[in-house]
Order: sequence, then C-alpha cells, then structure tokens
Amino acid sequence: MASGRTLVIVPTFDERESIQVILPRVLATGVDVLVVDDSSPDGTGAVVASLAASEPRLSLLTRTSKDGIGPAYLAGFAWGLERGYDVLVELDADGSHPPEDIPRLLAELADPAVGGVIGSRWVPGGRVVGWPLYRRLISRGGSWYARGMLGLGVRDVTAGFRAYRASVLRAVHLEDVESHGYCFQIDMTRRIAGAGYRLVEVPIVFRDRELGESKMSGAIVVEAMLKVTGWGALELWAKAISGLRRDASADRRPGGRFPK
Ligand SMILES: Nc1nc2c(ncn2[C@@H]2O[C@H](COP(=O)(O)OP(=O)(O)OP(=O)(O)O)[C@@H](O)[C@H]2O)c(=O)[nH]1
Ligand SMILES: [Mg+2]
Repeated sequence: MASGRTLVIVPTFDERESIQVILPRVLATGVDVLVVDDSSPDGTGAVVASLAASEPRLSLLTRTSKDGIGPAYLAGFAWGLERGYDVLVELDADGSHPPEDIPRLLAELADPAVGGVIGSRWVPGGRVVGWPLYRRLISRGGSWYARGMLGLGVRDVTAGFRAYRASVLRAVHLEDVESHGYCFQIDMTRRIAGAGYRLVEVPIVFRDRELGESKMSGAIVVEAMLKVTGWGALELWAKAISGLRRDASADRRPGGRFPK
C-alpha cells in the first residue's frame, strides 16, 4: 500500500440514506473521510455532522448550494492538501464504488511512477451490475469519444472512483478547472496524463445505486460533449501550429526544405 495519510472525499447531494450505509464501510478501511455536501435539502449534512461528532476520522465540508461534483471535489482536494494528506481518493456516496476496493487502488500507488489509479468498469475483470442498456451506452460511448478526441490511453475516462497522489494534484493547475458534471473526471484524466504522469486502471464491479436518486442529467452529458469536443479541437490546433513552426524553422536552416 502507498505510504502516508489517505483522505477519501465523498461528494453528496441528497444522499441521506446512502451516506449512512457507505460511511462505515469506508471508515473500516482505515482512511480518513471528508464528506462535501452542497447543503442537501434532505438533511444529509446534519446526518454526517452527527456521525462526525463521535468519529474523529470523519469531517464535513458544507457548501452553500448545488454546484456539481467538479467544484465539490475541488473544494475537497483543497481541504485535504491544506491538511497535508498524501493521497486523495474520490468515491460516490451511492454505493456504486465498493469501498472495500480502496486498498487495491492504494496498492498501485506504491509504484512511484504511478500518479493516479482509476477503479475501472471497462477493463478486463471490471463490470457494471444493474444498469440499463442506455446507461452502459452513454458511459462506454462517452469514454470512447473522449479517448479518441483527446488521445487518452484510459478505458474508463469518466470513472468516479480514483486515487491521486497529492503531489500530482498540486502539479496540474486545479485552479483552472471549470468542469461541473462528470466531465470533471475526463478533465482530471487529460490534465494528469498531459502532465506526463502514469494513470493505472484496476478493475472494479460497479453497482447501480440502491437508495436515493441519480443526479445524472442531460445537461451533464451536453457539458461533457461540448467540453471534450472543445479540448480535442484545441489540441489539434496546438499540434497544427507547432507542426507549422517546425516546418518554418526547417525552411530557415541552411539546406532546409526549400533552399534558395
Ligand atoms: N456535493 C455535490 N455532490 C454531488 C452533486 N451532484 C452529484 N453529487 C454526488 O456525486 C456522486 C455521484 O452522483 P450520482 O447521482 O450517483 O451520479 P452518477 O453516479 O453519475 O449517476 P448514477 O449512476 O445514476 O447514480 C453522489 O455521491 C452524489 O451525491 C453536486 O452538485 N454536489
Ligand atoms: Mg451514482
């Protein structure tokens, strides 16, 4: 297992029932936990606050309004980095990500060359239980599109069960991240891979939520499509410009492509 202190960050919006089931499972792995709640109307924050009163390894960060998982995770990362955690883990509250697999993710970080670990549905041994066909298609199609557009080697680009080395989070300019929905995960993937760090995927069994409501929406899918397309276009543009610059400098060299 990676050495150092680990903080598991759980973003919540209206997860009153799920959070009571998941927190004991996460805490049982020996990590510290931060719940980032966007003032859930169902009182999730109050439930977590009362559990935290008797569990020193559990903390609550309350934000004023629902703003998507991207800003919630950024607030959680900032909280954890300020307190000197060495590894920060992302995990949904709804039971889709098995907390019992946290040690498997952390084990991969023992290799100093690995910057982040992704609990992946779409590598051999990984799978999804309980999702209808359309959800599988959105997830697989989204991963396929983002991988192609951004040239990423990761199979499950939108996965939300991840472990990052703190030093990597410090290096990837989190202050520039603007993604709100699950394209936040794609954004993190491209930033970390783009900065030259290795991302490893370990297979997980992802289960559809049993309690509470999904926050997935058409707006989240549209945000991801637009952002991925924009990032892909920018990368193509940057490659084209650097290709032109290379050609121009080759032309200027004596014996260049078009010697006068
Ligand atoms: N703080 C915060 N948490 C959120 C927000 N939206 C979703 N979450 C949490 O993020 C996690 C993932 O949200 P889900 O609703 O499960 O979304 P999903 O996993 O993409 O969709 P499903 O597979 O349908 O459950 C859950 O723990 C949610 O409570 C938000 O705006 N703010
Ligand atoms: Mg979910």
